[in-house]
Amino acid sequence: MKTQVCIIGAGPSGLLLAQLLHRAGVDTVVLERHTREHVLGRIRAGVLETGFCDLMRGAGIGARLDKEGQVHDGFDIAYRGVRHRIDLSGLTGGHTVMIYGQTEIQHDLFEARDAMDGVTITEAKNVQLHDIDRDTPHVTYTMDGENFHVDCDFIAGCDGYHGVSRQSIPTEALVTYEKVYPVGWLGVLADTPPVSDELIYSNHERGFALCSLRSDHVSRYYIDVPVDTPLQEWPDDVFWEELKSRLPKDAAAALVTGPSTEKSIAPLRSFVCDTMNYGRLFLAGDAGHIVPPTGAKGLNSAASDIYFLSRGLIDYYKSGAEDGLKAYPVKALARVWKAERFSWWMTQLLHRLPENDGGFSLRLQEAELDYLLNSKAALTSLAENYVGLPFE
Ligand code: RFL
Ligand code: PHB
Repeated sequence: MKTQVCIIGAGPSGLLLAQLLHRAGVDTVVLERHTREHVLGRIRAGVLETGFCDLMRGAGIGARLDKEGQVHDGFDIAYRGVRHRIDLSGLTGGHTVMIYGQTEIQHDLFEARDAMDGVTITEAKNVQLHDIDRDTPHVTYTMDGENFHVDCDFIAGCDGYHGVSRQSIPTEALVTYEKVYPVGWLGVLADTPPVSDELIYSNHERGFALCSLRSDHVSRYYIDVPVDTPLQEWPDDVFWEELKSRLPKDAAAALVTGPSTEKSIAPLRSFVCDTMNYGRLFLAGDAGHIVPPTGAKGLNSAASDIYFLSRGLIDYYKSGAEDGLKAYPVKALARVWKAERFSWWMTQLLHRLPENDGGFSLRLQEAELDYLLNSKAALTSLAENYVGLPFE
């Protein structure tokens, strides 16, 4: 098989890139190791920046997002039993975020891929990248015991944190930075009306809690737990009680509980691969960087990568110009590091992370919250980052 761009991974990064390239007449093959059902079954992000929504619209897949997504112009931070509203729109001159689940985005992207008759090979096993430092790279994979070969001009590594693409870069060329947190987020999805029509991020002495939603009748809640906690320790009733105990009284009283429809624990990690380009390989999305979910920046940072990468590739195929591709790692990383900073800051602000410093960090956190919640300048900075920094 031969294509122009071989895309590894059919997550949001891979499929969005395929869609943008297809619309510009660039041929792609997408290789995905799991089944479509598996990819569609993953419950992840929910908060989209305007820049991401605009990218979806520009890619011709914004109709359902605009019909079913909810525009949110603020959220609450709960601290010491009091809810403080962060007026995103008022603080940023009218900017907002959209609530629309990653599962729905995956669905829209797969439909678009089908509509263009794009080649998406699911259950591609043992994907391997070859000759990435030459002008003629290729990718091999196996399926049902048979070996396959894809010749291409470029490889887009959109295969997430655990993918093979980043691992294909020689160790001596690979520069990475990582910070691991001692907690994970235990997330529960339930077919219950959300406790609030806006998100509530709660810093409580028992730990962090987040009340989010997917629609008027589907709620998404998180609490932080020690990272190695087994899921069996959290049957639904125990989860609901703990969540209530970490919320302000009015929210706890209004919480409607019900059987969970999904429950999982996601570890918190900050990670950046500074080598987002090696030869003919370009990394994008979680393959290149991870943020703790507190600032809702993971998927949004993947989207800005795809914005820069798609433009670089499209320019190359239109005119042969390589400037856009050369600039890709620089432009992408400049934005990624700001998302890393913001996500780290939101995480420190809202979690009671165990620190062996005699309470020093806790007192700093109190001062930080006191300053933030009483300073328009600090609130504006929070709001500006939460709605999303511009792509360029
Ligand atoms: P993905 O989604 O991990 O997709 C990668 C795809 O590559 C496939 N793959 C391979 N395919 C072939 N061969 C291999 N060797 C392969 N290895 C892997 C995988 O099967 C998969 O299909 O990466 P992508 O596309 O870069 O997308 C990134 C986002 O998924 C991620 O950043 C967000 O979900 C992060 N995130 C959030 N981001 C936000 O912007 N806003 C949020 O509100 C938000 N909430 C969250 C989140 C992530 C969470 N978890 C579970 C980590 C909430 C949570 C709880
Ligand atoms: C979610 O709804 O899944 C969600 C919302 C906000 C975050 C992270 C996750 O910061």
